[in-house]
Amino acid sequence: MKRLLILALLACPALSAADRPGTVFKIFQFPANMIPRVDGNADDWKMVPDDYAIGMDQLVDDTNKDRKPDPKDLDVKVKVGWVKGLNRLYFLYEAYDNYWDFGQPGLHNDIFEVVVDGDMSGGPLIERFQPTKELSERDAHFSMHGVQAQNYHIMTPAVGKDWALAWGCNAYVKELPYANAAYNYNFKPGESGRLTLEFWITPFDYAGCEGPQRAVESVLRENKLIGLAWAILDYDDATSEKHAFWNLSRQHTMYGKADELVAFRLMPLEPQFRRFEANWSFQVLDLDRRVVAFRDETTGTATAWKWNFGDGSSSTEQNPIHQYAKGADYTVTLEVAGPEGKSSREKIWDVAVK
Ligand SMILES: [Ca+2]
Ligand SMILES: [Ca+2]
Ligand SMILES: [Ca+2]
Repeated sequence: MKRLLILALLACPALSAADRPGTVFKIFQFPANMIPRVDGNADDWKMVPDDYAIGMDQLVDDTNKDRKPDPKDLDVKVKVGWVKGLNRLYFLYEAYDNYWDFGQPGLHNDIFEVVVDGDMSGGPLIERFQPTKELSERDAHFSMHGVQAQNYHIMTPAVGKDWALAWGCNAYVKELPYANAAYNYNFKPGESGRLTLEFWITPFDYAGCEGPQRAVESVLRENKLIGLAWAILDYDDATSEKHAFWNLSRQHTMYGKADELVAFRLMPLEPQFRRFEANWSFQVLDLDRRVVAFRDETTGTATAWKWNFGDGSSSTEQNPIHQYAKGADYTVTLEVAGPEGKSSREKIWDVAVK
């Protein structure tokens, strides 16, 4: 009995591996035919409902906790999106700043710092927080810095430098095909104005220092929770190293400790973008005996199913298992019906048992 209780507790990692317990932010699902174009133009985000936007009211300045957000100093709104089937997180960063500080080399730059932990593994992600003190700085850097969760210092804007510092040993994570960014602004260093930054990143469960060849992307799926947080480093004086640190997490060290990130949910499509559409997948359970398991993956509510297995036989089960008598490439069709209508999906020669 005691053992069962412990197992039940272990099965709830989200309770312990995130800051701000009870708070879950939402990541908007774009329909596949409306993927945002990373061009610095925010028009393709107009479809995202307002309750997905995360503004200054959710941030606390770590360097001065009494400071209240002042839209005349800094006003930032962030939306996060994803597309089912792609392991990418899309961001829209819309900001007003009274003093855009980006005229110098190095890290004295207005910065949007994003930290992501795609599987909510928690744990340290920078070498400073690696708990094994016997490890040399070099070994810590090349074994874990940025490997199981990633930190991007994104320059807002970047001039004469990379769009981001991918902090760690795996700079490839900020390049295509893993990331892309575009800006739109019309101000010079030291001026005020509005900036639009649009980008996407790929979260990794393992982003090894040896290069992308063994890297493992975090698989994004509907309703999954991921760890994510950001901070805005607002420099407002080219002659001073002082800057605000507007943090979505309540822990300053979230930049290097993944269990201090905040929970975000990869949301299903909003109802206005959902379509009733038949779909299915299959798995060959036994190739020698030609046994195949079929799985209904219809989007929307289906109440009736009709499978045509392509060999003259059929089934009205939702998820049938079928044994073929002869080896061949089969064309299989699923027809579904429900309150939203009818739909069917044929797959030609996908089911090959021979
Ligand atoms: Ca765009
Ligand atoms: Ca400012
Ligand atoms: Ca600034």
